[in-house]
Amino acid sequence: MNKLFTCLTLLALGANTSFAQMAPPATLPMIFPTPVSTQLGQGSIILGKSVVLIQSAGTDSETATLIRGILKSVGVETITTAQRLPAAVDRTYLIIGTGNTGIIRDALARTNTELDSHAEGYTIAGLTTGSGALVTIAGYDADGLFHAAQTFRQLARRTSIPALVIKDHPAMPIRGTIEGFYGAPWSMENRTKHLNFLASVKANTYIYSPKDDPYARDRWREAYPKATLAELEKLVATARRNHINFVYAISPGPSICFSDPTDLQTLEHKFDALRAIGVHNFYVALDDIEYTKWNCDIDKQSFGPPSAEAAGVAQAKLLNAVQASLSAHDPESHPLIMVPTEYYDAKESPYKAALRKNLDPKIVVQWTGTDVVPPSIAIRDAQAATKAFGRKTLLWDNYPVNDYGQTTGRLLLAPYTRREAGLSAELTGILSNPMNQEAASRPAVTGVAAFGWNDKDYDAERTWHAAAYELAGGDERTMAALLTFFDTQHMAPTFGSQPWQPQAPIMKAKLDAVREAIANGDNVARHRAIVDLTEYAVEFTSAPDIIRSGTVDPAFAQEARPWLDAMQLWGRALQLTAAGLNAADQRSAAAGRYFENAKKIALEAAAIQSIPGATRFNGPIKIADGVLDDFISDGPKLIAF
Ligand code: 14T
Repeated sequence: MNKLFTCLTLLALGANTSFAQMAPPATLPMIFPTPVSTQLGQGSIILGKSVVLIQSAGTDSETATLIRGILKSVGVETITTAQRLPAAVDRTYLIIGTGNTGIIRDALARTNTELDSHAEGYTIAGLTTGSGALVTIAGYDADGLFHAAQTFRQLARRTSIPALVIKDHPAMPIRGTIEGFYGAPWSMENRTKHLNFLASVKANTYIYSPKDDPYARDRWREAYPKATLAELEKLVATARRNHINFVYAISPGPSICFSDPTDLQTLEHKFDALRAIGVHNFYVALDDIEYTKWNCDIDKQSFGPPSAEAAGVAQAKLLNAVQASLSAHDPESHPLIMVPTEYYDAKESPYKAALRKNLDPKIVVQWTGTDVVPPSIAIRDAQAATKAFGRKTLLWDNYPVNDYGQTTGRLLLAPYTRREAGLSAELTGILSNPMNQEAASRPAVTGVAAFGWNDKDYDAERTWHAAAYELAGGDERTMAALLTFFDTQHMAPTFGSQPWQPQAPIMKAKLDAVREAIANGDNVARHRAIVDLTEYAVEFTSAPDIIRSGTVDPAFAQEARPWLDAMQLWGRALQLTAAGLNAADQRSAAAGRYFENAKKIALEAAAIQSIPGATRFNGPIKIADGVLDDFISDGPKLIAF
């Protein structure tokens, strides 16, 4: 059928043409985060084996090295350099630079475009000339050029780069993650890899705030051991190379005495030690503390009897002093960021009013939405927060964090969704609170970063696919295996009993179709459905091995080990259920044995436990729960045998 179609098409194209001989058309590339604008031009550029590189004055040398690395990785063997662009471009020229230099202006003018003029913005322009090509990678600033390099990496992966103009800049100024969960903090290796990953999705912020770092919370007054500081120093350097602001957060709330000048000094000393290793941006976290009692008697004299309102006044006083000291030490530093004690809604309250009235307007305030884990976030919610906190807020998005009871036995691998397009007008940014599992957090964080970059053109599903493709190292079969696995971890719980994302929607659609065909279909439809189910079960069972042995970052397979083990067993249980249905369909008495074995293996699968200590709450691993287990237990009831 396919062959016949191809032949007919070829005939229609004329005798001298074949698909193989035709140059492929230039097609619109898919870039993540989605650029603000991409316009195809005429023709396409094959980078080939040699390129002439022109670097305009003031170009960040590390980004230049990065771009050279990208060229080498796609097969460019020789990179020669030049100072100026000749009038006739007869070879492939690559122009890189920052800001409004003559070289950049000229190169962009030849492509009939100009430099994007927003912070972190960039323009990439590709032009084919008669016998050569001109590719300009231009950043509005050093960050913009770095982001342009990330886009170029995605473009250069294709066999040819279409002639095009991409103009791009972020919608939200702050994008990234806050390592803000309870339970096992990330390792330094996790963090290093995470910073490299964040750069690839054009994020710009990482906040260090693991709840279980004793030196950041319970023992915040104590200095870090030298060895830890040395490790953090390396991390800060990795962040800088990746154009990520490394922000250090301290949580003095459980014990601080707001009116004790020594406590303020201790906090400043703590920040000094971090400044000495290259940290320039700071954060004070005041979440999950009791704010209706003082930690010292003098606070009562200074602020009156304990109350939410008095806590707001006391916190503002401390934070304003910290902000003043930061500005004095380091005029370049970004504003202090804080998370208040009432971070989980935007309702007016005495506490919020006290903060709004007393907190330095420069200080950035975080909140988590209409709940600690909200089912959705709308523009009007963010407007309410702006009003309540007296400034545009920075969203702390508690997704995909898995440190609360409802997430026991789960990874949160659904696409990042239900955030309203247009939030960029009302938020200064979004930070995702990820899972204890770093690599497994990347699909969701890719969504958060892409939404923060361009909320209006964000597509949750497409971005999720792109994240799976990246995690799969560009291997299609592995990507499909990952997506099958992600579907089994699609459910996203809230703090209540209603999840905000449903479990296993892809599998549910498949299994529901089988149920329908068995209930309503004729012999052919029923048989067809059972064959399809068998194929699906085989594919499902093989996904874990593909993920473990393929091109996926081994850290992912390690983090997901018990889930992959359980998935394989559940897959076998599903295969046995399919075999049982097939036997029953043929009125074979063997059906019963198949169903019994399916049940046995399902019990074994359901008993697999999460890795002790990996998350705050440990328990049985959940795989497509409420979908797969239901189908396996309903199996024997579907066809009489
Ligand atoms: F500050 C916040 F924005 C925030 O979300 N704080 C914590 C956070 O560290 C944690 O990872 C997250 C998800 O569990 O929720 C907050 O922690 C809570 C909040 C609660 F309401 C822990 C227990 C609670 F009951």
